[in-house]
Amino acid sequence: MTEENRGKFALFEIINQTNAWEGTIPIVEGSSDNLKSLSMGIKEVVFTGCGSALNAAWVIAPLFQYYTGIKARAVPSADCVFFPDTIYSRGNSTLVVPISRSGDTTETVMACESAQARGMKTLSITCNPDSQLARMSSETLILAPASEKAVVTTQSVTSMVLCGQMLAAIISDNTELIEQLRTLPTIGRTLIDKIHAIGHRIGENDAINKFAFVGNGPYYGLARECQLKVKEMVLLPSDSYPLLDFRHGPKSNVDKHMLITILMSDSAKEAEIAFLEEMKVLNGITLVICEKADSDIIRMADYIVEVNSRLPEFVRSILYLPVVQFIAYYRSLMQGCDPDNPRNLTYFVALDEA
Ligand code: F1P
Repeated sequence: MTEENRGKFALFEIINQTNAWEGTIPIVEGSSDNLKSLSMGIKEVVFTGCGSALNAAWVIAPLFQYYTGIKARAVPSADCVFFPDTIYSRGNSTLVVPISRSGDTTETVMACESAQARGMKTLSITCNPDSQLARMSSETLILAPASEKAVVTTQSVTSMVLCGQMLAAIISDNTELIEQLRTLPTIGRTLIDKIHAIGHRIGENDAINKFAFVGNGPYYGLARECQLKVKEMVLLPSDSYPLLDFRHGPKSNVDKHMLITILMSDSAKEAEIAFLEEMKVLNGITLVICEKADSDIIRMADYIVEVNSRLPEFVRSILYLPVVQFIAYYRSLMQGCDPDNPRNLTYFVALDEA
């Protein structure tokens, strides 16, 4: 890889991810009838995956339950394989949703196989039509427009979350939610143009040498994805926590070199602003990603990204990710890494059959 080509796929995929979102919506809508019949009589949904796909599951499960009223949880694929009785309720009213960009990650393929062997229905979400998952599931949503060349996931993960949101909307017959989701590509385009520069600036702030990402409720899944992007691309310490849990121990690590990114919700906003204040007292560098900043946020945060979506907290979530993808990308370049091919990583993980 020549110097000037480092990270060229990742950058393209971050900047253009709204095209992948635009392509995702009709793919899910086109399967509406199948999705409705697949979900008939379902009492529980298990979203499963590895890496970023598991983080997508963490974002989707709470909002799926919120909109459909059907019990939903996110579980690592390996747990579905090795500890199934700790995951599934008795009786076959569980729908298992394996999520995998490649569709070939061993644990996720095994999770799908083992769910089917237990008589459960499966609905796979993948970007690869030629994958094992695409061939084996009861139903598959193939998000080809979201496939990627870079090893690190950016547009695929936001598109897979959007796919999960669409699934929730279709199963709950929520046309208002579908209309809201349809606005995301346009809002996202304006936002990505606007935040590219601030993501670049934060990424190149060499006072920062460790990262923490915090969010409540469905934003905890986003926090996990943010920390993974930094860990993969930047190779510096990076952690994620449920927001208020950060005060129960992890705050011992805060100092003037830690960037603490607060993914701000609506439901817990007051508690989150109090948290921001505490991080300032501890001398942390703070980035707040929010719908709209009020005077408290403007007074206390070092960096602010407003998404200005006018969308509810469960709908706007993917808009929070691109700025962190930019931060990780530019810091990665600054550290001399290649964001397209991070150290020790492969496009997907295939376990040895043995
Ligand atoms: C993709 C994944 C990535 C991660 C790493 C290994 O798996 O887990 O999330 O960044 O490069 O592969 P999948 O989504 O294809 O199952």
